[in-house]
Amino acid sequence: MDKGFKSGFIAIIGRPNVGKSTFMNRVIGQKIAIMSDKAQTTRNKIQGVLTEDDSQIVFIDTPGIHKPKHKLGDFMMKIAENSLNEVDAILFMINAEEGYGRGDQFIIERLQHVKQPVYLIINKIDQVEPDALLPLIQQYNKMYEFEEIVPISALEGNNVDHLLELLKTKLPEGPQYYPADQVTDHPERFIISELIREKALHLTREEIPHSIAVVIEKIDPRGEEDKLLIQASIIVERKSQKGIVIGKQGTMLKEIGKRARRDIESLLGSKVYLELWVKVQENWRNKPHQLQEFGFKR
Ligand code: GDP
Ligand code: MG
Ligand code: K
Repeated sequence: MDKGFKSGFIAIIGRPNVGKSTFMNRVIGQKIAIMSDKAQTTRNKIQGVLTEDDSQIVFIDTPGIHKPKHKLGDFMMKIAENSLNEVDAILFMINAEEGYGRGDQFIIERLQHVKQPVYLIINKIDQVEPDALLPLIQQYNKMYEFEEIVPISALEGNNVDHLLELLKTKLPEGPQYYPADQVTDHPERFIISELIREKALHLTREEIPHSIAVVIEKIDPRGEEDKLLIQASIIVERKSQKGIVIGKQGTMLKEIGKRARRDIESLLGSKVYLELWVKVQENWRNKPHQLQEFGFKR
């Protein structure tokens, strides 16, 4: 560990549409590129990694704390609450324009047992008069003891650098968890590939063997219209199987994609654009280097 290097995990929570993704995109800039396989070590979605000469902040999106878009329900909620205790700090983002609402009440209740410092981030200040901020600050101050309250505009960038500096100074000394060129990760990769595989097997009525593999080639959070772009390949062993998976004029593959997309969306709680390919790779099961490529190494 470099002396003086600071690092930590920071969770971003808040109701939908308060600007969490916009904030992440601004912070991480253009550099988002998905890593290939990573161990499924964290149950959190890593949104972005900000690496500078003397620090690294890993921003995570804690699934479940945004209220039940997730079908995993109670289980996810437990994980969400536990993981709030594992991070170094929490950013609780609200929308200056909307003010307090039931979704916030839900989150604040969950923060009651959290020991980590919680920053209240009042976003979209470009949308309100400056004198609207003080009453909002006073209102939230009564509900919770925040470490700091920081008004920003994620869209226009106001005060974002100040917030990052503040977070950096409060981070503990620690190692660089991720390589400097890695900016995001997606622990749900494996579940996504399993969902696609399940649909393929089911819809082809198991005319193709269970040994087919699904490789997630790319997950890009910056798809059009805030959709997550997911590109995946279904790997079969024979040309005849490829024909079955694709179906007449592509109808089978389309149906596989449609059903998988629905499940993935409800798993992730976000809109998804799913692109599927079918590839033939003979005897891939017997080739160790290919097993690695397909993500079976761990
Ligand atoms: P999330 O659901 O919390 O991730 O919210 P998004 O980042 O997707 O943002 C929801 C909407 O709010 C989008 O239309 C953004 O462009 C908009 N938005 C985000 N931050 C700001 C901001 O600081 N100012 C304004 N005016 N709009 C914002
Ligand atoms: Mg978002
Ligand atoms: K997004």
